[in-house]
Amino acid sequence: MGNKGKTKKMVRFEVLENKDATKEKNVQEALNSKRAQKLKADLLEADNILRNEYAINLLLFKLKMINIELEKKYTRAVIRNIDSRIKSADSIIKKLQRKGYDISYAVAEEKLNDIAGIRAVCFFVDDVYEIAELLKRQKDIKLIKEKDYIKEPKKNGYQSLHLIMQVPFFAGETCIYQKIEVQLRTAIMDSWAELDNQLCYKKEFLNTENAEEELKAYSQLVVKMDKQMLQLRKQIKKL
Ligand code: 0O2
Repeated sequence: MGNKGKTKKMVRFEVLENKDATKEKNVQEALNSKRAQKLKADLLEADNILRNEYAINLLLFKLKMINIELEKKYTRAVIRNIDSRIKSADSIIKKLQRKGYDISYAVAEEKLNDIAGIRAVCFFVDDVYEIAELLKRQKDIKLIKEKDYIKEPKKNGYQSLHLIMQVPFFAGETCIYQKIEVQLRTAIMDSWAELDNQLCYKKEFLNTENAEEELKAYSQLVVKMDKQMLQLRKQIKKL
């Protein structure tokens, strides 16, 4: 069927739908490819799992220690919760494809920063920065990249402080540096991000334009509420 009788808007919508269908087909092909099967097997190799788990556990330990120190210092709760994960093979494959890289575990290790990831959710914004500083001062791990999406939120309103750290993993004579992404944010930022995950983030095959606009507007409320909560805390007590 030609475009006769269709409005410009209808034609544009069909073009976009066709583009999305092609993208989705490419994603499915990538996920089912032989290279993807190899990547899945490599991710499950005992030494790869061990190195990712080592980096996660080391950071988990450090964050818990920092939490204990800060709770003593301020006599209040500082970190609300800590979550960690090793990225799933499908998510690694999709990310490699999105970024235009070859699908292989070696490429993923080199190019992606978040195969191992840990997230600490704090009550207040100033805690986020204090924890980040304390982590950066640790001599056995190294900061290789910092992304401050709190000072400069992403276009869609996402806020979080990301530290990409390098953890040395000694095995015999060799030392391998394992990357891990540490996400630090407030509980209010976290709620927004979780809702974004449910509704819009990486939902490129759904029509989420209006929801994205609304979520972006709500992210302003997140900024406001975090500021007010901090002021309130300071009013109540010198914490
Ligand atoms: P998942 O499924 O959560 O793991 P790089 O330039 O390579 O350092 P990268 O990883 O391409 O950076 O991008 P970025 O922006 O630093 O994002 C890293 C992670 O932050 C994402 O991982 C998400 O977990 C989270 N994130 C980033 N942007 C958003 C957003 O807009 N909304 C939400 N809810 N989370 C976000 P993945 O692999 O994309 O996703």
